Amino acid sequence: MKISAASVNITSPGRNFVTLKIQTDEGIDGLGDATLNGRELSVASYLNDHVIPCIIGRDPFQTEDIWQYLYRGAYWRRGPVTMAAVAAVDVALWDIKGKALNTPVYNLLGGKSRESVLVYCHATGSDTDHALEDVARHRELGYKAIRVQSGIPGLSSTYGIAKSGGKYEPAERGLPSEFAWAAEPYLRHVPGLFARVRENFGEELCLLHDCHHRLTPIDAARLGKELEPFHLFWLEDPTTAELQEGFKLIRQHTTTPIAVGEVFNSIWDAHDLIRNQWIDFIRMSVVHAGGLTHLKKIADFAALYHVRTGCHGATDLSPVTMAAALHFGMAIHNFGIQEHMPHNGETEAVFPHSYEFVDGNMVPGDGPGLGVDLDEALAAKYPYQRAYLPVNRRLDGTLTDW
Ligand code: CS2
Ligand code: MG
Repeated sequence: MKISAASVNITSPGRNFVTLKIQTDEGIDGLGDATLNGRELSVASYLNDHVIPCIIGRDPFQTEDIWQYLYRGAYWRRGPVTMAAVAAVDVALWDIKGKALNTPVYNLLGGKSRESVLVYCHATGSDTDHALEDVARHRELGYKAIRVQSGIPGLSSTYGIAKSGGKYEPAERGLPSEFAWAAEPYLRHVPGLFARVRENFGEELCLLHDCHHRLTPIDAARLGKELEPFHLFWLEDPTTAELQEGFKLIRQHTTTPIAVGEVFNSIWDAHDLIRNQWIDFIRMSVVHAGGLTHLKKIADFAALYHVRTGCHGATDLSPVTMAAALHFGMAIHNFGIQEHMPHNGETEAVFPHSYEFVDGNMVPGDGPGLGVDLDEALAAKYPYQRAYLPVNRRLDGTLTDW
């Protein structure tokens, strides 16, 4: 079997998605997600202008050699654009391999280690009361694990809160909007939020929270310590992770489990975090961390250090990534949890898929390959619209981490 053609599809059913389709001379094709929120066209060009010419004629079963060719052969390696492009090729090849062998991709990753995978959803609210209402709504839907974010008294905006009760979507069409941030009001507010959640919903519910890279290590240590009575499943992105050693300081002060990695794109971004056990969950995703070939190696390395997976799964990762993440989650031993932000109806129609939500868990489906498709005719109805993630400034105007 040989790769005969490849094409990049860009569609925007409510938000932008970039999808690579690889075709073979035996009529089997595969899909890979190449979406990088706010920088979509960079990955599309990396694929069209630099990668696709090099993969035509290759054997699609050679996932390892093609991964190494695209990683080492580029000379300039790592980084979100490069690794999203490598991921798109890699996932499309695993899709082809599963279809050619008439088996679901999880069987190529070790087979079922579980019957379904635990997922978590997002509950948000402009204030604590609204956030509690949203927790109740999601618990009614059957979720066993819920991330809780709320507006912060004294701040006009903050991360993770849907505008006027709509669906939360991180990217915004047009130029980046500017958010205002101050750590102290946030640090004063969050422990009370989780006290109220535990008071209302008891101890059973798995609770998660995302700091979204905004705290210093010592502030993150303070928050982790003050959240200990509420036994979070994890505290996510407590501080920026370029300085991996910053997490050592957090670890010295709190037993609240730590999750990090959605902005990482290779094992080298997390090597020290994992081998020093400074974290408990690694959040790297199939689309941003070089695909299933690389993510499986990361999970296996993490398993040596009691670190579990908690892959990113926001709406800016397409249903192709969701499908691949679920196959991955079914097979790997040190699976922790999978993020599940349901896509909107238009996206679901553009990407028909076999995965489904069942009583707080998800299953990928047992058909060959990934079990997801791309309706190119429908996709064409949603032309690309440039969009950006917001930027964030402290109250004195200093630009900080969104
Ligand atoms: C968030 C994301 O899902 C998460 O944990 O951090 O919403 C993130 O902000 C977006 O995926 C960025 O595109
Ligand atoms: Mg996050």
